Amino acid sequence: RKWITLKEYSEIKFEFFEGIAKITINRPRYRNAFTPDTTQQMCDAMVRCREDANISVVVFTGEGDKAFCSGGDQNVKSFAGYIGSDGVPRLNILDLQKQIRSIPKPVIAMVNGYAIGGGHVLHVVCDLSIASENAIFGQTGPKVGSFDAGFGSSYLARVVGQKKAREIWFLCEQYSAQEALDMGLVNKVVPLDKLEDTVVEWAQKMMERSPLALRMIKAGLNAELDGQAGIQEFAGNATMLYYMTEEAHEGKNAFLEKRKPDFSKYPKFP
Ligand code: 1HA
Repeated sequence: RKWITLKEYSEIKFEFFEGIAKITINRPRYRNAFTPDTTQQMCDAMVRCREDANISVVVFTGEGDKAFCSGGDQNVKSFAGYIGSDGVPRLNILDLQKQIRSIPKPVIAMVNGYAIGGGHVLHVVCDLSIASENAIFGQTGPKVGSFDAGFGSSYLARVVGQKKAREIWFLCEQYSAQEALDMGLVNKVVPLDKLEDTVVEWAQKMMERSPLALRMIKAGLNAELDGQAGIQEFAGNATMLYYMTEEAHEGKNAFLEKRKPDFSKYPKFP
């Protein structure tokens, strides 16, 4: 499989293969912990993933065979946030979480090792998680002076249930790939040497399905949980579809032609 580099970055790899974009955190020295710069680069890559019609599925992973992502880089954790090259404290991983949730394309976490802390939340917010047998899962916040009470808690609880989510956060234990599978935290577990093949297979299968149908399902599943922001996203898709109808064109044409619109000929199904 020949991945083509889409853009060069200092902290991530951004590659493409037959409709699939792969974003790899490239800091194996730190178990793929992220700094604000790493996160900014992932956010930048995600903008391209959203805009580029040749990209149908997005995959997140970590470099090497030890870690998917170990969360925020504790070396740069400082007063009010994590400090990047501009010297400003940020929690910009939260922006990436929102991008993953709202991009109208499936996002797969390819969990190739530790998914810990903010790195665990990163896989949780992806649409699907496929893990290697050596993957290990867990939150550490209350142990290391942090917490994610946003998607990292509420969406986690939607995935594994309230009791399990509280256990994961209150005890800060680690869980094996098999335990993660048993609690519905991941979709599938495979040997490490089969991980990418499996992810590509799943992506290819989804690319045979109707992209608009997948888009509406993702927006609907989000909307049920995301309140007004979820409805806003779902409604945007409805407006997009409405703009594809003659009825909507009639409204715009009538305005431009300075006449009364005639909507009488459009169907009103029961
Ligand atoms: O909670 C949030 C947020 C909440 C709201 C809004 C934004 C948030 C943003 C981020 C976060 C967080 O992510 S808080 C949680 C931060 N992460 C952690 O607490 C995990 C820390 N790491 C570990 O527990 C372990 O390293 C590990 C279970 C992932 C792997 O263990 P292992 O295989 O035994 O390796 P280890 O020797 O520990 O690590 C290898 C090297 O990587 C070490 O460096 P060295 O001693 O060789 O110099 C280690 O320090 C480094 N490393 C690992 N994880 C991190 C790290 N360095 C910096 N930051 C890390 N997260």
